[in-house]
Amino acid sequence: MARKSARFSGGARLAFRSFAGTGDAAIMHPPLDTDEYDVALEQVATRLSKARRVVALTGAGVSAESGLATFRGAGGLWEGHRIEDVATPSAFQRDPALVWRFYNARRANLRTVQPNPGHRAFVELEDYFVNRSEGEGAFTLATQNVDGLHRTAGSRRVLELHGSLQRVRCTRCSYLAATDEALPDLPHCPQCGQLLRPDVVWFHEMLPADIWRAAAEATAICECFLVVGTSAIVYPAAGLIDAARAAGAMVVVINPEATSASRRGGLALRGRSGVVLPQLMQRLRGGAA
Ligand code: BJW
Ligand code: ZN
Repeated sequence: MARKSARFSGGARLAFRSFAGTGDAAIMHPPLDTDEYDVALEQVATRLSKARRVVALTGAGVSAESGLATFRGAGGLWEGHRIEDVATPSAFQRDPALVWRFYNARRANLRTVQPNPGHRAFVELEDYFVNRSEGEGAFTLATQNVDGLHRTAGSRRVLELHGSLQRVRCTRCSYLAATDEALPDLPHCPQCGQLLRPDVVWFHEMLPADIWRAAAEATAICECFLVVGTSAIVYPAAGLIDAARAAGAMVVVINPEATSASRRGGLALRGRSGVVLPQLMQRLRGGAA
């Protein structure tokens, strides 16, 4: 497998904008009043403090506070297209230039963003569980995000279910490369000359088998399953939530909005991940948030 690593050398700014808010979790989205929120936070911290194996499933909402747009939020269109219209093999076949414009804009935008307190709280959570109990397998972060921000923040056991914006692969041969540099409008394979594509998982494509298996296995034995910043409508990733429930895990949904995951039961902490997760971490460490 050919591998190439380089730095960004510029590129267009992203045409769509972020919709991250700035207020306090319990104030901005108040389905729980402050006392109820506090009780729920304490409940979750208590349950987490007894868990030996924890899995988190994350989505675009976790990166919203870094300035990256979510897929289905208000204005979540790109040049008038829904994600379902640009992130498919048939869209790429029909109009590769359009699809590459979408991905090159997002790749360029990645250079301008940093992990936020939510990403950093996940690093602390991993340290907490790894140091306290079962070693490296104690905390698994299964992310649908392709932005690499969990790894940049320092999370170690990250399963990228939908691939990575920072890799490209050939549509014909086995060429695969990690690259964060600006690419041509229509990049071609240095080995065989065929079109390259982003190494992400589009609709109607299978998730990488080894990564999916690792996520499913970790889910089957976890005691607590955190669902953070995802609408939980895209399968098979969303199916992990039901698998966790079936395995008897406590499911905790962290999101400013009600989602398909929170409507299916478990505990909900309504708020932004960059606020809720650090509060949760503080409780776990024994301080009142
Ligand atoms: C905050 C916040 C803050 C905001 N803090 N939160 C079973 C049932 C039904 C359908 C299917 C099924 N199995 C398969 C399907 C079809 C399809 C699917 O699920 N479709 C649904 C739309 C119904 N799935 C697939 O095709 C998958 N493949 C597959 O199943 O293969 C088998 C197969 C083979 C052959 C034929 C058919 C099937 C592949 C799915 C790949 C998804 N890929 C994308 C694009 C990746 C590349 C890219 O980035 O361009 O992945 S789509 C897009 O959605 C992206 C995301 O990872 C994914 C999930 O989105 P996410 O992260 O949840 O974002 P949003 O925007 O939806 O939600 C953000 C949330 O954050 C919101 O809730 C906000 O409230 C919240 N939020 N601020 C915390 N500060
Ligand atoms: Zn090739």
